[in-house]
Amino acid sequence: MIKVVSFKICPFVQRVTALLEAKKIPYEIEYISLKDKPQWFLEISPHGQVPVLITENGQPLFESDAIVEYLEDAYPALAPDLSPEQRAVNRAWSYLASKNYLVQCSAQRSADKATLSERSQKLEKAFAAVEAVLEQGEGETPYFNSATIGMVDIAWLPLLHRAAIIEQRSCHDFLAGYPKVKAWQQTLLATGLAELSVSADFEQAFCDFYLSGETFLGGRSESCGDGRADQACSSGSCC
Ligand SMILES: N[C@@H](CCC(=O)N[C@@H](CS)C(=O)NCC(=O)O)C(=O)O
Repeated sequence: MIKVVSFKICPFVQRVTALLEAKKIPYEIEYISLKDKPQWFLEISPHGQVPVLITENGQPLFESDAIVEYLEDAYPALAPDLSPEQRAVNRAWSYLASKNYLVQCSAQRSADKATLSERSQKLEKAFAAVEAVLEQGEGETPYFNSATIGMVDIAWLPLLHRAAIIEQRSCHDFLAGYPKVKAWQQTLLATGLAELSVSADFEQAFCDFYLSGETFLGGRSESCGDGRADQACSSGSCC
């Protein structure tokens, strides 16, 4: 069986597990500490990063871009009939998402409002670009550019899932001003893939790190009304 080496709140891992879940490919998962990486992991991960996926043949694969391309090639494709051009377009939009994972992590960890605003700028450029594309294709497909969930949707899922948790817990909306992206976020969340692709205690672990007393958003979570935000958490560890 496929094995995924993981760190609980890593968005790069979630992209991989979301694709495994979307394709209904069985897998097992092993969580490691990034502060104290086991030797066996260092031997199979050249840069010491998760995710690593060990194939059914025992071949370790690293780099989430390579891993998702492997899964799309080696198992029944989410989108089997794409031209080389369409595949390249999808790769490009997927890269735009994964290039912003750490941008979002860093924005979420901002200690004050000014830092949050500065760090959010790059992320907002990406959301603005997607907003424009979704606007052009308005109503044609429920997903990014397909009738069923595709590779671009999977790549953006970690960003949109995290934005939803942050909004619910702190009232800060990374997607304010991007109504098409927000509608797309709701479509993706309605698939259930967000929850399926993370551990049962993901949201608590995420909150412990990003809505801790050390972060600006954690401070907002204490004051957010209507019962949406209920706790400011202690510190944890992250990407
Ligand atoms: N380019 C890598 C990035 C993966 C990455 O940054 N993983 C983080 C966790 S979210 C990590 O393993 N950090 C530990 C380290 O860099 O030592 C990929 O796409 O797989």
